[in-house]
Amino acid sequence: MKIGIVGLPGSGKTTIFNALTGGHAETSSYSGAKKEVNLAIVNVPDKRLDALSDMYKPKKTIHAQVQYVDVGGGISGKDADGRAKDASMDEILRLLRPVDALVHVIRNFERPGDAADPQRDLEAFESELVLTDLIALERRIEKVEKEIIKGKKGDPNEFELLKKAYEVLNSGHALRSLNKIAMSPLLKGYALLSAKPCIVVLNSADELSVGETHLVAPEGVVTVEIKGRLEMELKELQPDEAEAFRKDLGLSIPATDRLIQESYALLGLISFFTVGEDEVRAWDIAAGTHAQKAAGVIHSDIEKGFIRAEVVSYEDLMSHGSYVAAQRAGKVRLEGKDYVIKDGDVVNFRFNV
Ligand SMILES: Nc1nc2c(ncn2[C@@H]2O[C@H](COP(=O)(O)OP(=O)(O)O)[C@@H](O)[C@H]2O)c(=O)[nH]1
Ligand SMILES: [Mg+2]
Repeated sequence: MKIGIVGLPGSGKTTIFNALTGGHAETSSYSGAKKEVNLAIVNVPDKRLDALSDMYKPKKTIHAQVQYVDVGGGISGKDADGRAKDASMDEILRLLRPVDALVHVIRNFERPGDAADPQRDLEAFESELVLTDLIALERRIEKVEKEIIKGKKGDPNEFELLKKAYEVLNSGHALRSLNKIAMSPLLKGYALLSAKPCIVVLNSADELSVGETHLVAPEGVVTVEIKGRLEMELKELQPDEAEAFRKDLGLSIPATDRLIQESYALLGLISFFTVGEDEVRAWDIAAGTHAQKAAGVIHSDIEKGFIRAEVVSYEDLMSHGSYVAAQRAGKVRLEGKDYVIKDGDVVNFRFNV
């Protein structure tokens, strides 16, 4: 699962990318966006996994992961003030097409002669997404219409759907605002940007207090406020040093952790755990996945030879102190192939090879 970091040039995309990944990608000067693409895989922080790891003391602890890509540039190839810049629109679109969700970074810090106006920037970028999709749809609608008129294979259902989507965009709304359209398999193939689930990151100046800035995000879009530059700098320190700084600054859990967790949820992912002395591991699956299918995430042989899933919830395991104790208390269940795995299930698959 891949998440694209997007936003106007100079909004702090690369800074947020570094804060998330502990990377050292080069940030841009005020004058122009850097062109290169940054890609990183990030562990999803999970207190439950840490606790399970404390319980089992395994050789390895493996987190669920998400991928972030910082494509740079702005979608239209212009910055907030309408100056042309270097990253080409086609290139950015090509890079964004395969991502599963967007993290939209908004500048909430001043730059020389340019006060922060997050609401304006948010709306400007939303309009860019909508406009980009409108142009793509317009082309496609023309094509399908021609095919239908010629009596060729143009699909009338697709045509109707495209027109509906077009109306939504034309009224200035992102396609994600209409779940039925955004989720439609027919439209999925177009990889429309405004249909992708989105989180807004308010990238705030160090001196602001969190919550001070009023920002109205589009419907259904979660906002996470992050002091991007500060978090990036804290990532440079040893964990205990960073912790001490956080205390001094009155920051609780890193906002970047929250952003990673929110992006994970945004992708519709939940975690189940496997435990043992060798390895304690979090596995990501789509919410609603059945036990047998979930087994396939670990190995196709386990899916094929699936017999039963031995399941105990994380809470039950922890409150009884050990697997054996939870078992004695009747908290370990045997579930069949159609059992829907829940977030936090600790699972031991029984299978034939
Ligand atoms: N004060 C402040 N400056 C920031 C913050 N985030 C980024 N910047 C600065 O804004 C400029 C552009 O940042 P960059 O991450 O390269 O933006 P991008 O073009 O969106 O990738 C750099 O000079 C950063 O140091 C922040 O949270 N606070
Ligand atoms: Mg950048």
